[in-house]
Amino acid sequence: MKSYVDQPDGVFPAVCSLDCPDQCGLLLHKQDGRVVKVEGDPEHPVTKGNICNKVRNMTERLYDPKRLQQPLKRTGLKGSGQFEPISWEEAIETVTYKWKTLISEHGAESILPYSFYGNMGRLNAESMDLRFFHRLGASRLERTICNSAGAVGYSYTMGGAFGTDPEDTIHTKLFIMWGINAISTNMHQVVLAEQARKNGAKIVVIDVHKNRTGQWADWFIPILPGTDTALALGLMHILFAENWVDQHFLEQYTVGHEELREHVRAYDPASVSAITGVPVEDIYKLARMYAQTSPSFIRIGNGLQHHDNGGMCIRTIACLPALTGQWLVKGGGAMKGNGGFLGFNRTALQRPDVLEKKETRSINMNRLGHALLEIDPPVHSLYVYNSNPALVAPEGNKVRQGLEREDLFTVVHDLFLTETALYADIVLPATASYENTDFYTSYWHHYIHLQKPVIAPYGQSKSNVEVFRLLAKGMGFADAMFDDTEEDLIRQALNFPQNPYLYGIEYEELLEQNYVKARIHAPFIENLPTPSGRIELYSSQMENVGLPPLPTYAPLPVESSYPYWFIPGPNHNFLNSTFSNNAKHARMEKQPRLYMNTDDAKANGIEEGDWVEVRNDRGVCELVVSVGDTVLPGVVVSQGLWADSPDSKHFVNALTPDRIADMGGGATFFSGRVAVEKKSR
Ligand SMILES: Nc1nc2c(c(=O)[nH]1)N[C@H]1C(S)=C(S)[C@@H](COP(=O)(O)OP(=O)(O)OC[C@H]3O[C@@H](n4cnc5c(=O)[nH]c(N)nc54)[C@H](O)[C@@H]3O)O[C@H]1N2
Ligand SMILES: Nc1nc2c(c(=O)[nH]1)N[C@H]1C(S)=C(S)[C@@H](COP(=O)(O)OP(=O)(O)OC[C@H]3O[C@@H](n4cnc5c(=O)[nH]c(N)nc54)[C@H](O)[C@@H]3O)O[C@H]1N2
Ligand code: SF4
Ligand SMILES: [Mo]
Repeated sequence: MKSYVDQPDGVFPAVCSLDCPDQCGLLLHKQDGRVVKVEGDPEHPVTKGNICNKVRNMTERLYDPKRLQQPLKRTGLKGSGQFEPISWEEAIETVTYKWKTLISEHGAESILPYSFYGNMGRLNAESMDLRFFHRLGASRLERTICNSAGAVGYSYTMGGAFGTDPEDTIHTKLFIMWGINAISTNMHQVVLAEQARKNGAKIVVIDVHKNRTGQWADWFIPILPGTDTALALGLMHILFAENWVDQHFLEQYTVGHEELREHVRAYDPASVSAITGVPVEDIYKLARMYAQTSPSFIRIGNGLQHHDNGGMCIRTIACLPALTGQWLVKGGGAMKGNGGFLGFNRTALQRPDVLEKKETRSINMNRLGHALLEIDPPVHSLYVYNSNPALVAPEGNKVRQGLEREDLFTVVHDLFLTETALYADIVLPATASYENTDFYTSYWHHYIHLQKPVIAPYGQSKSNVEVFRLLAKGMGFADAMFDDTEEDLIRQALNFPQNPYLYGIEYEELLEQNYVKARIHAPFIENLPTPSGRIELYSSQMENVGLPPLPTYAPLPVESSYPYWFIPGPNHNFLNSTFSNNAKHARMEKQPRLYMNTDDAKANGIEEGDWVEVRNDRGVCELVVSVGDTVLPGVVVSQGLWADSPDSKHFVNALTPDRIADMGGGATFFSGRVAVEKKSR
């Protein structure tokens, strides 16, 4: 494998490693062995040289003076941030010695790995790590914090993560951006929509917050949180009632359209309006627009699924394009995620076969506080990488209480001393993605990318793959799978005849071209991996697991009498908690805001710019209020997972519930209730 590390100067290809659908092609400018500039690769077929401001300022993070250079051992109290440097040998020896002891005393399930996609590289996020933890027999982690409710919901309808090719959306005439803040979270979908807009396309945004994306829309439709299923059913009611459905498509490609037609009679516009807060005439207007515009495309966002009823919501919206036959129109359809097209050989990469005890317990990452404080037999050791649970996990105070346990042996591998790392016994320094070999598959566009190392590891930092090799050695595991090189792993991942869209894509092609598109020849709806092979408007799979087989609205549970729904979403200049600790990015984002309706503010004596305490039984957090009409009465919205310290108190996840959504073990970040009070400063 060619590496660019030895060339101190020049411009080298890279791919953005962040957990963002766009997965941009990048060019790294190097001088004297350091990256001095990050820009978009103009040749990249989808992202075409545009990148976000976050990553344009990536050098600030790469060379931030706070970046970790060597392993550390805790010397003070947990959370105090007192550490001393140690060698890698001592670090690995300390961890493996402790784990050997724990395994002999309590069994390997007393060890819990915790990770997500801080680096989307498939090798560094889900290969050697899982081989290691499978071989160890550690508790398994259900990676449910992001899109699992929606992924399961969408799959009930469509069979997997298969949707419209975003490149086709330049032909779209109607965009419905539903529960997605795309200007901040999927900017190239906006660029493509702008291209379509020049040819007359209209943009509708359905959201609980008129954020940047709502302000960009031709028509913004405000809706009450967690009621979108009802709106979608109301649209179906009108489509059937007015005979605006594509009967031929329904007969050819779906199951259950007759049952659905009967079922949606109950969702008349007046009832739906009462639930959603969307006026009856707007429900009609949207239904008419949807019926009469082709191609129409629904970009289904992640916001919808972070509710108790989120899985059903996405399952329901995913049914809409079938009613109007949009799946056969170029640029028509819907998309929640497209990861199915680039499905690779996870079994080869992760080797679940080496897990000896097949019934090894699994723990939902959304309930980390519960796992650390309440389950039996207890967790005695936590190993965190690619994630920052002390900031991003729900019911955050409980998580931190768990992390404070003196008898919990915690290891954190990261580029920075994160809020989580402050509680670690051992901290390990991680490489940045441009220092590694890896491959990347987007969950939005159809390209698979190769990353070759462009710069040398920073200080003594090591990649996740490398650390798990060292841990395996330290544990005395002699299995050959731990000797596989990155190239071996990529070849194994690509060797996956079960996925026709990956067929014939070889390592050599990637090496030569840096990115390769999935091979999609026929309309994918001809060959859907649902039980019937068709779009399932009626789902027997759902029936079998005790869910309503037809799309059905269930109201959010009102967990308490606190007056406001609290929607703490992501922001523009951070990527989850990444960048929140980099001064430049925090400056770009200015202040942690709470958006509140004018009437609600008035009723509480709150004015623009006031600091408020947002509170419920789980905790409290301090934000600056923005008063206006960007949210409906009864709803407050914050943006961003801000760096947190005892003097800042911007910790929104102190307030979020750790209840589990209706499907996929998903998170319910946006279904909590709060009170808001002016803070005297
Ligand atoms: N700049 C930036 N980009 C990111 C991220 C980031 O942190 N910053 N995070 C990345 C990750 S991991 C993810 S998962 C995605 C998330 O990005 P998106 O898919 O955009 O999801 P969210 O921002 O969580 O929520 C989207 C919208 O849903 C709205 N919403 C919340 N509840 C409801 C509801 O009940 N109904 C409706 N209609 N709308 C609702 C919110 O107001 C928000 O505008 O973005 C990725 N990209
Ligand atoms: N309130 C609220 N909470 C949320 C959300 C929300 O919308 N609202 N969104 C949720 C969602 S959708 C998601 S996806 C999660 C995301 O939560 P996380 O997955 O925890 O994402 P980040 O906060 O970006 O943290 C990633 C960490 O990985 C580190 N990292 C990056 N690359 C590497 C590497 O190669 N090796 C190692 N060892 N570490 C690395 C980074 O430095 C960073 O500290 O947050 C969830 N939490
Ligand atoms: S964060 Fe998203 S938009 Fe920004 S460079 Fe990375 S992939 Fe592109
Ligand atoms: Mo996410």
